[in-house]
Amino acid sequence: MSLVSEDANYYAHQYNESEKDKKIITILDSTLREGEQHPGVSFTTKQRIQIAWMLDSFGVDQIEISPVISEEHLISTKTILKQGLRADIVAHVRATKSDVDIAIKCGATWVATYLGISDVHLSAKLKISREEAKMRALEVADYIKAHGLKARFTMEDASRTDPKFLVDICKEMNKRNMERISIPDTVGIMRPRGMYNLVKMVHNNIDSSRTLLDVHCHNDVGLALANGLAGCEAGASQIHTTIDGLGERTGIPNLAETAVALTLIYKSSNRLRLHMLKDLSRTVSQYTNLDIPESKPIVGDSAYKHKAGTHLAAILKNPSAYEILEPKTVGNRRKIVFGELAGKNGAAYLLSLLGLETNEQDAKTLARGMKELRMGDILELYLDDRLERKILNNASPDIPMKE
Ligand code: HCA
Ligand code: CU
Repeated sequence: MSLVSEDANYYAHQYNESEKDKKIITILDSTLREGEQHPGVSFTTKQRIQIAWMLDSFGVDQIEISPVISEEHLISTKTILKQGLRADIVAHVRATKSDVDIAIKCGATWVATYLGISDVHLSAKLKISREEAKMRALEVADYIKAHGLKARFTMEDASRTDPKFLVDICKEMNKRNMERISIPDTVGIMRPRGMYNLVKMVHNNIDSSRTLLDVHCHNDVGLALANGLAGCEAGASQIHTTIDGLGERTGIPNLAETAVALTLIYKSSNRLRLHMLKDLSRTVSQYTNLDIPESKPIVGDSAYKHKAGTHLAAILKNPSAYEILEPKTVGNRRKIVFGELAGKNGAAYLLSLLGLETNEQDAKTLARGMKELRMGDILELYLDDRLERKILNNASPDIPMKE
């Protein structure tokens, strides 16, 4: 048998050009702002504070919260700001002086203001002209800077905005030394290449030593994360996420998938404590009463379950055969499923776990039995440290069976 490469993912990383194209991409988590816009979701102040602590210890760079939604949100924002967290706490408000005042009153040092600048937002929502929108945006930016705040300006509905108008306002924000500009795909209409082109255009028109770009992509067609990452490839330095991908309608990129994509696939250097991901997801799902689909990548219960006989046989020898990472690095666990698909190898392993001496015939009989039962999955077992040790101690079915 030929020796396989020590790193099973090696060639994939070569195609991905992960090493060649490495850059640092940070995460702004908006579970407390965008996440609360998900139907049915509303956290208590205590829950907001706990989520902020967890996100901070997980290692996101910025945490976004809106103080203007209600009195309770104001108190939550103030309290979170006082916790002395390492992450920036970004107060997200409308682009009006009175909203900025509320952020200031909370003690915010970072403020994000947003204004819908596409024609449909100007006419249907704000009922103002482009000129009036530009004036409003610049007045607010000047006001924020006059108060010495660090700031982001969000070009809401950027993907459906006249590019000339978009670039014009971005340049003005850049002149005003706004620390960040957010380029959202508010309605989730972009494809990755489109998001790349959009962000590249803005990036080419601003001085990035003064202003960095954020990408905020909605998941209406399931492309949010792919679009966000394409935006990062085009020059954005920060991507917006929420735990479990919560948000308006179908939400935005999921923190777990984004964090793993950045770390493992993009090789972006960071201090993220990936092992907290499952816990973050579990905590938020308890607070929202929204179940985590078991097929959800990274944090779902089936994310590291193996079922087909051929898969079981390989996994029992080397989990890298069907896994790109060790499940415990993201706080999840590997499971093996025994049932009608388990085959001879799965059956032999099951017998060996029961301490029965395994021979080829018994394994085949059990495999046939499980198939004929037609009961689907009969048994699931964790295949973690203890069982892994057992495999090393030669309990694996691949270990010669007596004929
Ligand atoms: C919103 C709009 C927003 C803002 C994004 C951002 C969007 O729901 O208020 O501030 O970066 O999707 O455009 O979430
Ligand atoms: Cu949004």
